[in-house]
Amino acid sequence: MSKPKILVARAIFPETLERLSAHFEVEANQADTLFTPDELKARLADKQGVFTTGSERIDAGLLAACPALKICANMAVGFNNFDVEAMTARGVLGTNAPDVLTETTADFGFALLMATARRVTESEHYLRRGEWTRWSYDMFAGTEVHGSTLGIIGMGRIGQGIARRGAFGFGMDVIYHNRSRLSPELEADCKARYVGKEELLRSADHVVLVVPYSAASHHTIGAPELGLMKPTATLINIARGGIVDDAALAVALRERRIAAAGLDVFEGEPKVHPDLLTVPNVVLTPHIASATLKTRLAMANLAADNLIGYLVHGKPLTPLNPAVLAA
Ligand code: 8YV
Repeated sequence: MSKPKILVARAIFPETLERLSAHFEVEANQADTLFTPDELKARLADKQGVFTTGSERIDAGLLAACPALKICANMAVGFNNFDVEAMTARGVLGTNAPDVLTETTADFGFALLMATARRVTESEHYLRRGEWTRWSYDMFAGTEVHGSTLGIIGMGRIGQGIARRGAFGFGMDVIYHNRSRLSPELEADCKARYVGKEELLRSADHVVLVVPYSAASHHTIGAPELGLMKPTATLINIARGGIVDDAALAVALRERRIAAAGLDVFEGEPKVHPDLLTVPNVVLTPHIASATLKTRLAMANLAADNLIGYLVHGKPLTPLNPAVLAA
């Protein structure tokens, strides 16, 4: 029997490709070419499965042109690059890569919070420019982290990981806002208290965003929300571009309406709003919150296991639209 055909849309670990090749006829992309939507469509015309990262858009137009496609396996926990409704309508399964990146991503959220509050990159740039000639009492004085109030918007697995780090590692008072309240057991486990969004924005010293992107969460933080925050507060976005109105944030940073921001994700990335590049009080990183080799390998292997699980054994590990399995 011939093997099912799959496309691995981006360059990936050779060992993950090797595992996939044992089960599939694999079209790989180790040159890491970025396919246009039309190129992706053409390459998927005869494929039963695709291994995607957050960069490939799977929508109704593509699905209509790819009748053989049965599964799209995302190497990411977020899946806003998938039109899940269109996939379900076409009987195409979507899978994501949750859990394996939770603690690594929470580590990075905290790293960005620390770097932002304590002005790590801003002061390093100053030193590298050769401007450090003497010590002074208020040089690069930042915002306190330990004992301060940590406000988390989006209390899924990663949000909970950040809450635990804040509460147990840094003695922070943790408040959170989420679509639904956590169980009393989970709240106790994270030492976190549920509050309304407005109360969180008004009282947090550090606001961390970890909500999934959707039309409903677009610009969760814009000019009105930034206006509610303390002038000494920091804002950290490790969620998705589009959760924050980047243009409004650049204005708030320039006018010191908030103290600083740390951003790993951007509207329209890899482009970054030009005004964010010129304000000093922002730490900018290129969407690397899950980037340790150990975690990225686990994410890649989970995406591969979803392809193997579904196309070979009929049992995916982390389905997004299980209705497709029941049909
Ligand atoms: C991915 C992410 O590395 O998992 C996610 O949702 O944002 C990152 O961990 C990125 O989306 C590439 O797939």
